[in-house]
Amino acid sequence: MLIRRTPDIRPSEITGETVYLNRRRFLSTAGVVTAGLIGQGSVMAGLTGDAGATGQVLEGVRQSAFGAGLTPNSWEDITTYNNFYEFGTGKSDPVENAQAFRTRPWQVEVTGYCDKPGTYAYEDVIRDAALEERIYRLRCVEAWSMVIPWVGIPLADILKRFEPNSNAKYVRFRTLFDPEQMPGQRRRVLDWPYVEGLTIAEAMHPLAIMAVGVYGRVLPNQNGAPMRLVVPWKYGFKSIKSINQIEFTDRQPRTSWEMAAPQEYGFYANVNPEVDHPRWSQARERAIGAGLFAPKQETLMFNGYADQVGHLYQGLDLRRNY
Ligand SMILES: Nc1nc2c(c(=O)[nH]1)N[C@H]1C(S)=C(S)[C@@H](COP(=O)(O)O)O[C@H]1N2
Ligand SMILES: [Mo]
Repeated sequence: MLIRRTPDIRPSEITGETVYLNRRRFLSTAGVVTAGLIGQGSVMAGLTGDAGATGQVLEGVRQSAFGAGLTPNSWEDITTYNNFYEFGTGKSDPVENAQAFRTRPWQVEVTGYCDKPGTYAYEDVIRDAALEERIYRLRCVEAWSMVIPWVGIPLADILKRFEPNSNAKYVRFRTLFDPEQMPGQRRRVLDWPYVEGLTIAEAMHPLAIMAVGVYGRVLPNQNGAPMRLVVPWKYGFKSIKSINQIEFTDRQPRTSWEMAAPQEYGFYANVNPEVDHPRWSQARERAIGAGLFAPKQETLMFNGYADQVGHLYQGLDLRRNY
């Protein structure tokens, strides 16, 4: 696999994962993993300087209890093995083709059933939000997985700023459409722009975040800069990248993958080892970074987050609502 660093950081600047993990371990053994001592981070505090160049260290990121016991994949795995079809369908296409992608200035259009619609600058969407590290499993529908130390903001905190009203039953998210910058959009692999959606209850769930960083640094373009959803109990394709529109709606949005292959990719897309994809089993997954000969690992119901999210789907037939 291609090994490459983002061009605007010198290798000497990169905190190796080992150093990073040791720091985390030190912080937890020292018992200082609390918001107060480490500092209440905010994106604006974190992004002073040149407004968030890829790879820049985010200041004041609060550690969280999420992910205790999980060992993150390497920076290399997370930033060179990607799905981002706007930049090509190969796993190393995004890192190769997204480096010149402009993520500043960035605007987000907020529409639909809310009291504060409008076009917001990225900086205003995330202003004063507390940055948290969340180490989550990512399970792709293609049956591979990683563990990723995201830096993000609870999605609920962002959405509440727009004051959704009682007609808002779903939230629809859209990725930028710009074929000049996104070569993959010049081919009709999907019906561009990429669209995803959640029920309002899913979107407001504390596990759902808007990620703006990874490994304590500004999110690399190939991972969905400047901001992308992370919904860890669902297949990876729900975690839409480079979002420039948020719509509050009363109808279940038709998502890109659902439109492309409705019998294969449903709206819910909850990770479920008991419901196979029509063309392959979902019972196991290949852990990226575990080595070529490592046995596959068992896929967990709701990707291991059943205790937290199971109640959202009580009474729902998970086989029909795949
Ligand atoms: N806009 C957009 N978002 C996207 C995708 C995509 O092709 N386009 N791929 C999805 C898929 S299939 C996965 S598995 C994750 C991968 O995220 P990562 O590359 O940061 O690991 O992004 C998701 N978000
Ligand atoms: Mo995926």
